[in-house]
Amino acid sequence: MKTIFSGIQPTGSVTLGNYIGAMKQFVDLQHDYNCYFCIVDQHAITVPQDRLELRKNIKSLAALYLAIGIDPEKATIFIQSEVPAHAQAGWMMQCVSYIGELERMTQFKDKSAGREAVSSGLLTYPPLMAADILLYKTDLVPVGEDQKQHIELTRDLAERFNKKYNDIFTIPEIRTPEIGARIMSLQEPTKKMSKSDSNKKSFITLLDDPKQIEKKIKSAVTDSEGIVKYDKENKPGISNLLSIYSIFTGKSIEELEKQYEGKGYGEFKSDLAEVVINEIVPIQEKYYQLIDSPELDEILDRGAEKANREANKMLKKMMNAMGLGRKK
Ligand code: ATP
Ligand code: LTN
Repeated sequence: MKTIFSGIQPTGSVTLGNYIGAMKQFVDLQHDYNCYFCIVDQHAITVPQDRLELRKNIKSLAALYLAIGIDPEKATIFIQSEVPAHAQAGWMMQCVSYIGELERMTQFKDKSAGREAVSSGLLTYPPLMAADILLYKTDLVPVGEDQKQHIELTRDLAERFNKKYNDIFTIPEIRTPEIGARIMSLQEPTKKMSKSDSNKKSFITLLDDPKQIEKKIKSAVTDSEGIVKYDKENKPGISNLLSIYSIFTGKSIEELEKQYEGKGYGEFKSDLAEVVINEIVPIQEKYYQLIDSPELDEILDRGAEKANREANKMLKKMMNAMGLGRKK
């Protein structure tokens, strides 16, 4: 069986962007792959976090992984900081990365722009991500489109390590969904939807209540033409809403364009709100059953145990390849 690894930062409530771009793929893939789904809390602290919020977000993300349908009997769910091999391997991967290539990462440029103090962790975020992936001999990494550059760098670093030290790493491939690899902000549809956006109206989270969802969809920015048609260049707002509609109903964009021919945005938006609410409410019901259950901790304990076992094997190989320590 081939292996999948992916991670999500516990930096706030999971958005429709995270769900469609990444998490929905996880649910489909778990049946055919050996899967590791990680809560990357060490990546979260590359920008300032409130400690209580972070702790809350970690548990919340774990419960959401399960609530969307990830089966802990099939996939390993764990917290990055509970598997020390990630930080250890992350350091080794930093030592094979060049400052110049890290400075060229668009996520680094975006996240450091306008900040007074930029942590060095924000710059060295990609080698830690490479370590996450490479420790498990990962074949496939399901992510949204914004992570493409980081996966390409991971491949470069793995090849560099293999050549320079020893041929131990599998070179991973990226997997992005056909539709929805980049869900856009509801307020500025030329920008990606992001859970750390200061404008809360720009994103819908999996934990928003139905009233909030309806309000956010109704106030989503569109255009003045009033024609429900997919045209990413000229009609980014309505195109984004069409993508979301299509993903949740399985109807093609053309079918939806036909269905709403001659109808205005008002009707389209009300129907879309209903579609999104119908997808999300069952997830929320499961989430609230799980969030304070002892089962959640047991699953995370088991996940950490399995991940530690697997990661330590590769860590040993890396240490041997680089000549660290004494043991073979
Ligand atoms: P932050 O705003 O804190 O950077 P984020 O919303 O970008 O967070 P991440 O935790 O960085 O979320 O990403 C988790 C996963 O969701 C990644 O695979 C990422 O590619 C995907 N993702 C994030 N935003 C979107 C989006 N707007 N559309 C599709 N996929 C997305
Ligand atoms: N950088 C990713 C989160 C992440 C990740 C990973 C994704 C950290 N480590 C390993 C896939 C594989 C992001 O979503 N911003």
